Amino acid sequence: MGTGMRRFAVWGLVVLGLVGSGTPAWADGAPVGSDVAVAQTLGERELTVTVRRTDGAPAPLQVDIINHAGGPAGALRLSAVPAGARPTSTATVDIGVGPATAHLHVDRFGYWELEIDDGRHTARIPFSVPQRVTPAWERAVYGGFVAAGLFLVAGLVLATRGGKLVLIPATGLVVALSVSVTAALLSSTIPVVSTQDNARPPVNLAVAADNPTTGRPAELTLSLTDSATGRPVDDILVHHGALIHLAIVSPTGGLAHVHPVRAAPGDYRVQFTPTEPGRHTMAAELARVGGGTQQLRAEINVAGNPLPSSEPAPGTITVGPLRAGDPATLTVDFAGPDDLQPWLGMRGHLIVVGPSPTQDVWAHVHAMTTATAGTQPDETVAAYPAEISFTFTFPRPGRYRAWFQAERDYAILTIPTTLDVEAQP
Ligand SMILES: [Cu+2]
Repeated sequence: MGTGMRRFAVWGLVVLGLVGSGTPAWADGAPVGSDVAVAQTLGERELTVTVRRTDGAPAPLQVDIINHAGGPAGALRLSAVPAGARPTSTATVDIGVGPATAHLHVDRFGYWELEIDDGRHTARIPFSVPQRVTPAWERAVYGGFVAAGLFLVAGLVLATRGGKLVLIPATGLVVALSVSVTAALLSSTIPVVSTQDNARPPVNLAVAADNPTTGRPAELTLSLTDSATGRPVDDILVHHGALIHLAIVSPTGGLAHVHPVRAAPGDYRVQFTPTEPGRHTMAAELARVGGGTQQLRAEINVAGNPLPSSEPAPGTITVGPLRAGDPATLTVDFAGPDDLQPWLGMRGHLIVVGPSPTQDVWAHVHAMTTATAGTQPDETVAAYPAEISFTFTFPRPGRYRAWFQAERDYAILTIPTTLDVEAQP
């Protein structure tokens, strides 16, 4: 009897070991949250701000900031601010062109804002310090294994003494193992409760500018309100590496591709320096929680005299015959070595606006990297091919403006072109 039970107990240990080792990462290895990488046009600087994920709280908080060429060197003041409270830590980081790192501290779970101040403008980037919530099935798995372990120990102790009492822990071991194995097997079929709300109404955008004039930095204020309630919209998601992508097009086809900073809920600010007078059209692309991607149009009028604008980047564009309704391949070669960097997580960007003069179509096309889903490739890696292809279907014939963008040496390169799209025969 004693020997048989001992054998049973040893066999139980083996099963426990097999089940335990054959299943990947039961315990605390699961990542909580993720890095948040967000483009912010703060004053004259085009920044990529990456808030690294924290593991619990209190914990150190690392923030990486990349400043792009053209943005001045200087100091930025960073603060970690818990929702509705005073900042818990601040740091000053000196930036040149390229990456810089700041170290802050978070002391609690929940919603936070990262404040970045250049002395004149302030960006408030929302992020969260999530607490790991253990799903019910996981508790059953762990609980089952813990119970099985305890019964196993009890069984081993009783088995060495002999007697029928050993049957009680042996039965307990089997039951506990069944619970945990069943829960583990069922776990893939147990739905994860979504924290996303249902679809939200569209956003209204109002753009105000204080007498924009050529050669002077113009401060744009973007007010985002819920079209149903009129309240400020504060559930904007980071998509394609920014809260808002704003494309501003000048009368002769100059492009400013900027990323307004969040000053307060529903209140976004951005600066750009026009070089042409006249009507500037713009489209803001954003994504709301449960609301999908939305594109909002606006325009402003610029006063003043024309000034020389920035030179296009060197390179060549190759397109075949373009016909409305047919997918077209557009290839750009940013002349030079294969050392492009991923800007906003993408190897290349193509912005298309047209047909003139109505500009019904605004499109932002991307050339993806091969990064794993959910992660943004490291912008400091300068190893992407200089030639980039995009696929786009022009929905209607006419003359379009297009801008190809990529990054090299922390400079945003832009090659503008004009494309004529034929009608279907
Ligand atoms: Cu953008």
